[in-house]
Amino acid sequence: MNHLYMKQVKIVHLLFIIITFISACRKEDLIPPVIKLNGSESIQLDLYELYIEYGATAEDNKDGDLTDRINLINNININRLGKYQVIYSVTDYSGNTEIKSRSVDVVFRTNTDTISNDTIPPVITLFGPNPMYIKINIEYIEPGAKAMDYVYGDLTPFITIASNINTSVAGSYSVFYSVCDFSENCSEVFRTVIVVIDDNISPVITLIGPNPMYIPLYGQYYEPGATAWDETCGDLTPYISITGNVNTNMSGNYPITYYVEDFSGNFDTKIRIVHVGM
Ligand SMILES: [Ca+2]
Ligand SMILES: [Ca+2]
Ligand SMILES: [Ca+2]
Repeated sequence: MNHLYMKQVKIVHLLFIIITFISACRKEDLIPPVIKLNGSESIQLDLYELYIEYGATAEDNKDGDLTDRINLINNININRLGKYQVIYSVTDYSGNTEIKSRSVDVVFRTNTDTISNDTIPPVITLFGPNPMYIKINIEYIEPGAKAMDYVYGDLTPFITIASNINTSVAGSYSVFYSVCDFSENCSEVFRTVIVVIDDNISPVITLIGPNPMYIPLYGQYYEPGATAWDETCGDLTPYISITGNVNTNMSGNYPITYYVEDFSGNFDTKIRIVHVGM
């Protein structure tokens, strides 16, 4: 008993010495590593210009080269003007941390040389559907658009919108969006707006592919799709919703439902049976 007790005391003593030794080692180094950035500490990027990471190196008084342990955080958005930072941090094996940053300025290219050389028109992107359907006598609400230019950035406030819509007469109309950059490169796009009358005739869904559809067990199911046509609204294919799941790992009959509604609330629905099995 006494012998065992002495042995335990010895072990505890030994552990104490080891722990003291380790913590002494730790305390020895209080100096953080030194980070050196490759390339400039502050750089300017043109809007949309790709940021190239040149990296950094880290050297520690005790642990030597710690470049591999550098942690990098970068929040640069080259599509948006602004001041950004790339943060480099590294911690040596004794827990001393060093942080360094590179500032990245995303700016317009405004030098006259670039402006006189700019031949690229802005790009207009429409929000909302195109073509867009609205019911007769219902106000057209402009979903808007945005314009981005390689040299001048966001030109959205300079878009002019013109249209010939008459919501009290059914028919097809156009909304024109145009914008020019400051080097006189211009773009124009248009949206088709279709004003439809109220009707009580349902659209018709036509399934593409077989119905029922046979798939071998463990085979591959693909959705063949469907089309939808309405007497008043025309092609409603993009408005079809498809629901249902097929488990090709289990024999059975799986219904797939296709649903579409016209702009007067008339609808059609079709079901395809997908048969999985031998
Ligand atoms: Ca150190
Ligand atoms: Ca331009
Ligand atoms: Ca209809």
